[in-house]
Amino acid sequence: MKFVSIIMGSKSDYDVMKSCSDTLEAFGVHYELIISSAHRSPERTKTYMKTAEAKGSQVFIAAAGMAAHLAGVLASTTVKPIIGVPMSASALSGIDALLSTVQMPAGMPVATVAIGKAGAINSAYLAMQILALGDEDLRVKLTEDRIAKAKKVEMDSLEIETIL
Ligand code: RP5
Repeated sequence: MKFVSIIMGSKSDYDVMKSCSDTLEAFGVHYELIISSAHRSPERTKTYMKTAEAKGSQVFIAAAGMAAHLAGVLASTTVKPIIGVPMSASALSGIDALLSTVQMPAGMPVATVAIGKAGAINSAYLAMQILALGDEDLRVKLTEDRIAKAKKVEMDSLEIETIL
C-alpha cells in the first residue's frame, strides 16, 4: 500500500503537525505518523526509514524545531522526496529550524515549507501533489479543492464588497 510518512522530532510538535495528518485524512490519503529524533534517537530514525520504504512509503514529511536536522538526515537515507516543516520551538520562533531545514547542500534536497501550521498543511498538500502524479483520483480531488477555494474567495467577497 502506498502511504505518506510523517516523522516528528518530538511529541511537542504534534499540536501543529495534527493539521498535516488531518489534511491527509480529509483527502483519504493513508499515512503513518511517528516520533523519532535525528539527535535523540538516531538509530530509531534510520530503522524507521528502512522499514517504511519497504512497506510502501512514497513521501516523507519531517517536522522539527530548533537546530532541526531531521529532514536532512532522512534525505541522506533515501531518494524518495523529503518535505521539511520547520517548527517554532525556541526563542528564535522557528527561524533556526527554517534555516537548518532549507539550507541543504547541492544534491540532497529537502522541499521546505513555511514555519508552523501553514507549513504543516502545505506539507500534506505537497505530498499529495507528488502522489497525484500517479493517481488520477487524487489529482481530481486536488483540482476540486482548488475550485472550492476560489469559490470561497468569491463568496467571502460578496458578503462585504462595495464595488461602485
Ligand atoms: C526538536 O526540538 C523537536 O522537533 C522539537 O521541535 C524541539 C523541542 O523538543 P522538545 O524539547 O519539546 O522535546 O528536536
